[in-house]
Amino acid sequence: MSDEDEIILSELNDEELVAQMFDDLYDGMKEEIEEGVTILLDRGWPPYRVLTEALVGGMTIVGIDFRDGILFVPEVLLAANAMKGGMAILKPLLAETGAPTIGKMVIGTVKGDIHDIGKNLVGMMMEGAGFEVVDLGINNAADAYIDSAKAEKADIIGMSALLTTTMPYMKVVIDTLVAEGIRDDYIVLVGGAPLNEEFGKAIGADAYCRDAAVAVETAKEWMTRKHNRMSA
Ligand code: B12
Repeated sequence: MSDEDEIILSELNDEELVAQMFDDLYDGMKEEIEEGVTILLDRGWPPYRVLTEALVGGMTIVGIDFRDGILFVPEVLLAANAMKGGMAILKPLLAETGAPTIGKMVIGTVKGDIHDIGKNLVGMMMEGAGFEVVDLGINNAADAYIDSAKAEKADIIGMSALLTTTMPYMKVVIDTLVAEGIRDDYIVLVGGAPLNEEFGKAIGADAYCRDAAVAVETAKEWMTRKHNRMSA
């Protein structure tokens, strides 16, 4: 692109700027997203509106194209990273203004397993969809999930495993929840390349999610069910 073609974000009106931010998010352009967020805030947009209309809106498109096989993991990681840049600016402001979240998830890779790329991607896409995410990192024992879920008053416990030797540990976590009589307090989602639907069912998870896009859709679905159950 020549200098003449270069888009000056601050010269765009709100609508054009948001459309441009959708493109920039799609292309994983972190600095542009940070600049766009700052411009919208300077124009008086409440942080929550910037989050939902500019970032979550853009990330929804990324999620759809990822699900449909148009975008792949590296591009989604870049988009998620750009979103993270924008989120970092908004987070302290959202904490002040008290933005509503759709739900809260604690997520981590299970004990004995250090793979975290997929988990990170799920965490970022969940944040992008408006969930609050507490990332427990890798190598988590049952207590780590359960203590955090309790302390954070989480709605969802998400477990990731990439090894056939570590995936059975997910059952240990679920069995511990059952033994403590708190299994039904949480929506349990599991994922990772060696898992499948059958495994998810067999260990007593609420759902197995093939990828991050499915994780977001499934989490939203289960949150709606949870709300309906609570208000019934
Ligand atoms: C990258 C990688 C590594 C990196 C990890 C870096 C990191 N920071 O994560 C390194 C090099 C460190 C590594 C180490 C090892 N690895 Co490795 N690794 C991989 C590899 C190539 C890619 C994994 C990946 O990141 N995929 C991309 C992400 C985006 O996909 P994903 O993880 O599946 O996640 C998606 C979904 O599964 C789902 N999902 C994932 N988690 C969750 C969680 C929830 C809650 C939900 C809802 C959804 C969800 O959504 C994600 C996004 O769409 C895989 C091969 C493969 N094809 O999977 C081998 C693989 C997993 N590794 C393997 C092995 C054997 C190992 C080692 C034991 C090797 C060794 N001998 O040292 C060690 C393990 C050490 C340990 N204790 O964990 C084997 C496992 C075989 C098996 N049957 O168990 C694989 C399959 C390679 C192979 N074909 O042999 N590995």
